[in-house]
Amino acid sequence: MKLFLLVALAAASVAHAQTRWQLATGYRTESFHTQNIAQFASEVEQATAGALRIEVRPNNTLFKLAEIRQAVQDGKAEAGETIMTSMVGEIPIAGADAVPFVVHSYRDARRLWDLQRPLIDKHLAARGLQALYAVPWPPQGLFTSAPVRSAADFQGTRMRTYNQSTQRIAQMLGATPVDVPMVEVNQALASRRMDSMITSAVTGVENRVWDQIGFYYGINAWFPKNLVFVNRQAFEALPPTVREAVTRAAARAEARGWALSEAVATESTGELQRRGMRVDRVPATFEAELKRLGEKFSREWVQAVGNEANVIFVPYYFQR
Ligand code: PCA
Repeated sequence: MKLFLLVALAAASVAHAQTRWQLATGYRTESFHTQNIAQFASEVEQATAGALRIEVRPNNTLFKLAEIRQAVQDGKAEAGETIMTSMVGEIPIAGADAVPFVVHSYRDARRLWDLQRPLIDKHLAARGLQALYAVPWPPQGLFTSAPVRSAADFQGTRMRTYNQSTQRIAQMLGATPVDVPMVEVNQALASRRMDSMITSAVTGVENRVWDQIGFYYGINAWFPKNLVFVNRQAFEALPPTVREAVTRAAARAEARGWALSEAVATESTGELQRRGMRVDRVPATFEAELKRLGEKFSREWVQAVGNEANVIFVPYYFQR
């Protein structure tokens, strides 16, 4: 009788063993990336009958966007999401998706990610991290407060930046780079801290930029990705069936996220227009200037990153 009771108690405690993870992100709850993460978390909880519960901590509340990789590496949060380019200080190849005018479509972005992922996996593994999935932002366009005719229009203006690529581009245009987190763009515009920015249409919509900024040019500059990743020790501490459930839900989240990004790209550009912004192409002369700027950027980048840049871009250009 006693033995029976003990066995029953043990079974009950196994059934109730619950692991909780915190997943930190620097983006808002209503961002399509965060919505996708929320669904990922709920699928994991369902598939594991509650054995793993992932609590999403959005909006830089747990850690700031740029600190999230380190925090997860140090085990201060089990999981996180950040924009991959925020890792370039330690992992230069993470910047491959912010080299301007290389990726022209979601299909290109997919090819680039397939080539980039093995290197990202390797660098994350060396830091005790593991990538779960990546989802691109919609293509990066140019927001300006006045119509643009040429690169000279940016001289002496303030351009908002969110990573090293945007900082370098601002410099190349003769603008002063102003670092503004995505969730503070609206405020920075209202207080006149910035005149222009390169980002996605959806970021413009989320920050309701139409009150301050009138022009959006779809220059399709690059498709930066957000990466969702975990602390490897935390992952390996999970029972194999739970690990499998996480991996399967991550694959679904990646597929869903890419489709969502593409849908959001079209919707948001329409929304900017409905809100009275002028959505246009840049004039041909400026387009040519941008192209030259992109080439200069690429040369500098390949030189700085070295061999791993070739590992990605040689097949990228030759296996079309
Ligand atoms: N939005 C984020 C990153 C790229 C994007 O489209 C931002 O502007 O910070």
